[in-house]
Amino acid sequence: ENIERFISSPTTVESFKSEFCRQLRYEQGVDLVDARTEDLYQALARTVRSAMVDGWIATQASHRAAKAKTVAYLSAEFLMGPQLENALLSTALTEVARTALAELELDLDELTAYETEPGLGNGGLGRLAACFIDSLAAKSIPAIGYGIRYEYGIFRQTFVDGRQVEQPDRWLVKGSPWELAQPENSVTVNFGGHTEQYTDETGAPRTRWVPAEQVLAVPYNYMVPGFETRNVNTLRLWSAKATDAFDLQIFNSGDYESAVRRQTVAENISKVLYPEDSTPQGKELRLKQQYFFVAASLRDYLDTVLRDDDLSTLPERVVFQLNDTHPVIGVPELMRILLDERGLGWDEAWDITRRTFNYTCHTLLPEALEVWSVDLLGRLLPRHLEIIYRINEDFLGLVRETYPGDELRVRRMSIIQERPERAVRMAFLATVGSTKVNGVAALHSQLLADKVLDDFSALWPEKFTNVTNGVTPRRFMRLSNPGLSGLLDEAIGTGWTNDLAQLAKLEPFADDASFRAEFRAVKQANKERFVRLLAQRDGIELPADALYDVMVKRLHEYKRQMLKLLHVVTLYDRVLKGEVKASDLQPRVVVFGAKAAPGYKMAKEIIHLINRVAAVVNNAPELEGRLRIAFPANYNVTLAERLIPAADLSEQISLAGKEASGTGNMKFALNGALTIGTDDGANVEIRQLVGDENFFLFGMDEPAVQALEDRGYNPTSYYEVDAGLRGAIDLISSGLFSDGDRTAFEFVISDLLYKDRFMVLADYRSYVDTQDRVEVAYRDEDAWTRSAILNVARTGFFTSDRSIQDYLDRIWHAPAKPIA
Ligand code: 26Q
Repeated sequence: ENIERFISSPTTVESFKSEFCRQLRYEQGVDLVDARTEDLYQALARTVRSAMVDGWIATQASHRAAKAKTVAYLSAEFLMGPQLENALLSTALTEVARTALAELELDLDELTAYETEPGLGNGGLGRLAACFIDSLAAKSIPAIGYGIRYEYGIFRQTFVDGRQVEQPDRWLVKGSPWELAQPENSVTVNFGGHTEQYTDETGAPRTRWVPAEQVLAVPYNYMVPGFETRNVNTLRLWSAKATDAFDLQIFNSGDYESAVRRQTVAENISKVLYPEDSTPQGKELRLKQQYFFVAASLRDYLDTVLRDDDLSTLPERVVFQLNDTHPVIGVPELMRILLDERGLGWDEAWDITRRTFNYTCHTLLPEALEVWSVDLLGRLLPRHLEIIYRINEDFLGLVRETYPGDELRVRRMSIIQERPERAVRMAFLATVGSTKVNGVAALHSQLLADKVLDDFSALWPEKFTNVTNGVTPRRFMRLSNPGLSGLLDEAIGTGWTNDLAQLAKLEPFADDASFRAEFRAVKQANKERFVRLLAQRDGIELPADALYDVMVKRLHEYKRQMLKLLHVVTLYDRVLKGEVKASDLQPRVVVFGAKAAPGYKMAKEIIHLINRVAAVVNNAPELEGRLRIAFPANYNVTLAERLIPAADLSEQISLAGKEASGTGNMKFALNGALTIGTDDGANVEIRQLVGDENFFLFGMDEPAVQALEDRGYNPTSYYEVDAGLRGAIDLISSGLFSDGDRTAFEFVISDLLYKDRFMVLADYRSYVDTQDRVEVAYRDEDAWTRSAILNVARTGFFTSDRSIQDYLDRIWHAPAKPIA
């Protein structure tokens, strides 16, 4: 029976209005006149959601019928950002919704602004996953994102006396209108216990895992609509629930209280996103999260989606992409399923497993590489540890065969590290267990193969490849920058949104004076829009007529927010010393946005320092309002969407060789900001594309950093010879920013002077001189605007559509399956 005869998706103004009112009355249970914004938002979101369901159902049916090869993107984080506008864009219902609401005397923009975003990620890696699933859908690739439905996402940042204070992100308390729970497709995930040997019917020796605990994984589906395609993919996030069978012994023993307590322990698994985005802490619960979502995802894919008894062709049906090492326990998990549950032999199981997984690395910092102690792993996942040992044994056999007598190499390459404790090196396991390993920008992939994984790239050169990151132009241009989008539509047509190479057609407009004037007007309007938002959101008052100099990213020493701050303090110091007249300063608004991991002391001290400098500088009469610092708390995707279109100058100033790629750098360039940056991550490729004359390069490159490290770096020597640097540091130490307390920032300052692991002082002079050139360049309005337009015209490469095409060509080989 074709049920489409009885139902229809709300795609006209009339049907949209009708579905919205039905949602409001029968699902929210309120009348229009009594509805609060919350009710209206929920009803609107559910109305738009319902417009995606037909495509979603058709997509799943078509993929199943075609036995299409599927990309399964395994990621502990998906930093999706607000959903409503994007869903409207993808269903082409924005104007329908606007009109329908207006006829009910409601305002679409007010309701989209009401949304609180799901913050299920820390930063770059999580946002990349979100851009990638958007592009996979837009390109009609059969794909599914698998992750965790954290009850609490990344903490909400507040400032108390200038210090970061974290508040829980209770994003689910009112329920999410975007999710569809599917408890009937729950799967069981096991932990603990021991393994046993036995002989099967055929007399063959077998192993089985006898777990001690089990947890239920409940799937919540999010529809992922693609721009200008009917295909709607799935993001499946897992939530942990205690099983009924949970610790039956305890219930039977009558100890009701501790049975209930054990229940909370199970449900803690998906409770909270870990806010550390480097230096993993080796916490048991984090490992449980990783195994929980990966085991649930593999089980779901094999049993529910694939429903195929024959796993020998698995590599032709699915490709599991590991977003960093967080899901790498999936490698021994698939081995366990093939060996212990499906009865395959080791060699066949290993061949299938290796051909099914690929690994993306996102770091170069040694302290960010995950290791899990053998002790903990063996306690939580005894069978997996056995399998990892066997994988390592076979692998080291190959190393010995290839390099006879080279035991030093064997020890270097072992998946098991011996010191300081026996632990599993997850990046090595991922590399050995995958077909392809990729870095996230050209320089990063190079350094990965030459430094972090050099022994592996020597052994398997063809395994290593690069896929430069990208960002979705739907969210980060079309939605977030309607002014620029309209201008582009008029100049080069509307095709750029899913074919960003077309931005090249903008190039000649850089020389068109009237186009430049329009481009400048858009930038100005975006500044004004941002200024209004910040007044409303944070009570921060800013001038719109200034150079907007923006540094937004997680707070990390290697990203060098301190370098930016030293520049600001230098500008102030010059005026205080009378070297520069305030009236000669280019009016500048410096915007910071950054969360620090709650346990990262140095990062938190730097946040405090920025806020204290801001408090003084913003009120310094000497500056005549020409230098302002804005540090809005709780930088997130929602704020990024307003801020990035308003920026003139994009700060990408990490120490060369430390930032794997960066993706903010791409968003800024695509929105017409010029970059001041080091030769690091994707900055290298941005500069190559936009040209040296449209990019402010400064600082040491990676080989120079390496050379300085090898010679021995002494930060104090820079302080001693550079009066400008001395002035800035002395001003901070003088107590001017700390009510006369000269020791308040000792922790930060003494580290800079005596350690400075990320060579802030070494790059200071180059940075400040380059900022002086920025100021001069900005005063030439026409030349600046020309450069800004060329940045847009030449950075179409950085669409995540191109990244996904690269993954398809080099790694996934999964054809598009557009539905009718
Ligand atoms: C690991 C184990 C335990 C707890 C936490 C973690 C963890 C969580 C998040 C480790 C790392 C992250 C996030 C890393 C990240 O965001 N890396 C960034 O990835 C971007 C996308 O590729 C790059 O552009 C950035 O350069 C890189 O820093």
